Amino acid sequence: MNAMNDLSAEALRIRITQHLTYTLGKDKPHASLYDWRMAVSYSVRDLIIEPWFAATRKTYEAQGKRVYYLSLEFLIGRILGDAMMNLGLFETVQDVLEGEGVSLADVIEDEPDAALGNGGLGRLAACFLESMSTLACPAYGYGIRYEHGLFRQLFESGRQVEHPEDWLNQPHPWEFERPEARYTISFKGHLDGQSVWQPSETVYARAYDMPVVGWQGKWANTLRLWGAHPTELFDLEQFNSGDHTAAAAPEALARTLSRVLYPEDTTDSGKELRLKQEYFLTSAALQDILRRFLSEYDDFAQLPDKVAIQMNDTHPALAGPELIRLLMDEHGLDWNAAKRIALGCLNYTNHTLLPEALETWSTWLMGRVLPRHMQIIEQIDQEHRAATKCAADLAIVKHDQVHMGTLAFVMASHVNGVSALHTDLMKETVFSGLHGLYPARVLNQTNGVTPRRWLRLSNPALSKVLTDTIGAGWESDLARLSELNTFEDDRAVRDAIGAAKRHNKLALSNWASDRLGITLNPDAVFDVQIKRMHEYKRQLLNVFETIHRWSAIRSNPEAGWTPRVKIFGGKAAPGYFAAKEIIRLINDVANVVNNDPVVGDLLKVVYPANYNVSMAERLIPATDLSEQISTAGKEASGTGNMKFTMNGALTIGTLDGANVEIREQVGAENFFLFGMTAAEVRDRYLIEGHARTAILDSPTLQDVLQMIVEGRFSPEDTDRYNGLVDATWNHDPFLVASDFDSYLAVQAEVDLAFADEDHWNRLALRNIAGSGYFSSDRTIKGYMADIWDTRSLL
Ligand code: 6GP
Repeated sequence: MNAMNDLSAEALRIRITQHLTYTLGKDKPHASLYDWRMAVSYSVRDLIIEPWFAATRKTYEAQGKRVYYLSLEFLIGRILGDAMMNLGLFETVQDVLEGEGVSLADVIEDEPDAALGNGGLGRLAACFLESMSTLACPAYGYGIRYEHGLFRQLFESGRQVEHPEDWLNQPHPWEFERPEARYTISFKGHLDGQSVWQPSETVYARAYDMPVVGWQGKWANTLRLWGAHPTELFDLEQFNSGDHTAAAAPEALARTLSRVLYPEDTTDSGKELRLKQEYFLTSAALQDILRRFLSEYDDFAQLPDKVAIQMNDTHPALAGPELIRLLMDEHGLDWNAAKRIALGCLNYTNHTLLPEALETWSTWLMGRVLPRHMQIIEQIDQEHRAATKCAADLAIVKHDQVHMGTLAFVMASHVNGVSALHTDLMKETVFSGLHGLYPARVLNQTNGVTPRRWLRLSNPALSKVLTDTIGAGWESDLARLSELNTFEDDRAVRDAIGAAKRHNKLALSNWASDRLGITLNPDAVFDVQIKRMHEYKRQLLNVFETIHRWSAIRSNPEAGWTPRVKIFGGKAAPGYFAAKEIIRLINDVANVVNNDPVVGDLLKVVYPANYNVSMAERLIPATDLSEQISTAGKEASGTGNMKFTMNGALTIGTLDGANVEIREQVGAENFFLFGMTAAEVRDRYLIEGHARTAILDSPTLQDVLQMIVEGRFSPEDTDRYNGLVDATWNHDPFLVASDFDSYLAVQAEVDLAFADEDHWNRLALRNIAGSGYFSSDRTIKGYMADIWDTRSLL
């Protein structure tokens, strides 16, 4: 039963009006869109409070274990629509607003995206929060309340430029500030005697709580974000002496800590401020966890039975040393007890095998910023080396660097990868040594995504078809989508799936024409690659294919082409030159292709700037073909791939990350596979001149590179891509050349398959039917059973 079903439209209208009047101080004739959004948000938020309180009560009563998910990133996106839907209020709110002459769609659009994350890792954390609430798993998310989330991307002459993001410029209606929940976080200073830390810098971490409501409003957990505040507000003496800037310095300094999200994903920037952010989150979270524990229990030996801490990648890996420090220095435990307890509570998820992403900190920096932790890390390391008699290269501290992956691994009860392939590769490659020493530690939990946001909310057209076909309830039991398979031969169902897709494509076309001034042909294959810009994800392979297609159409426009719309979306880390070159190339190619009258509707290239969660919600339901084309062995899992499958897109992809499992679930014949396997990739790297050999074997790729180097896409600057082309011939670190012909061949199969509309709809149906496994509910159940040892409280 829906918790909120009994709320009448009239009751809601009164609530909204009251918030408009008494919270916003506006009367209706003068209310702006912003005012309406705030009034609606507060009204919806009010309705989360009761389930939130009830969940907290039940959690205390149950005396069970709580889960604490520590993450430097939560890529939440917009909140209002999701909350309304989970509370079952969507239609009611819509009715009320209609009565007031206000468009719900506009209200939803008015909300800024909460972009407190970079990409996959941060979005996964957001899906997990929602699933933990849906499953009534008592849990807290802990993160940082960045004043500025991921930068806003603009294109200037095709180049990415970054502008600060400003989501907190307006009040944030979903948070509750908790001035009383405040902890001191210390830095630097020195050690007195053996190990008494005398820090020289302190800031306060102050809690800001957001309720996260699960499906049907049965449970709500808390996302607690920490904001940095100065311990010493203001230097009055300086102010009075007239130096106003110096007077405000302590405040500015403290605030810097939670000011901005680092925009690197999967690369390590090694900056002191980043280390401080990591410690800030970790220490605040652990102090909060211990305070809560002590309010109910008094024996720390019980901590591992009451507390499961998940370290989302190595960013919060200081949790090991910090927990030991708190237990020893603040609570008087001895080393062995403290370490045993810490190990019993902690777990670590690895999200990437890319070597540049495995965080390291110089012992010099660690020792300067966190002298006591450096000392504890040394001792953990000594014991680890003594107990395992391991080779020097498996040490936590080596060559004056602290290896956070090793630290996290050594201090965790469980270490998990995020897809079957990734977990196998973890054991075989980066963590093979540690896995040998601690063979019971590594396990797999294949990622998932929440079907509430990524299907029900973002794709109402398909959701209706699903409910009409297999009945209600699939949202919280996604495995039921397999029931669709029994309708495969039902023409009406196939048609309905096709019609829903077409509806979404038309909506996207309207958006593109309003926003980008470009007309998209709804009969074309909507071919979409949206994700962070990274060489290993191989957007370059996709652009090369686009260039080839353009040139082939030009040379024979009447050849019966299946029309294509190539859509790209994604941001590059500001300092990532190669990725930014690829962005520019895509935009340059788009410029030429879209203005070519010979090609016309047969090919368009679209790259809307500032890809984010909300844009994904718009693009994914309208996609026919999902590009998951990373070099095999490089993409840990992917989660976009799952969202597309759920929404009836077919995948063109390599055997990488979770693609492997998607293909198993939907059936190999319903998946466009190409390229080398991870093992073949490993061998290929051993061949000297692999790129040159591949290019010399592929006249098509030679032509593509030739067109680029001749300046066909940069006529005003013909040398622009010399570096990129040269790197492809001579270096090609992600084997674009070696997989090119295979990719091209499978793209031709896509064209053929799409030309038969009914056949394509059948393939789409099988993809949706096979996607049930990729609900984050399944993933969270796996964590609860295999890692956390917790149970649902519903
Ligand atoms: C990403 C992985 O690249 C992606 O494959 C995976 O699906 C996602 O994590 C969730 O597990 N990794 C990151 O975003 C990252 O920053 C350090 O890794």
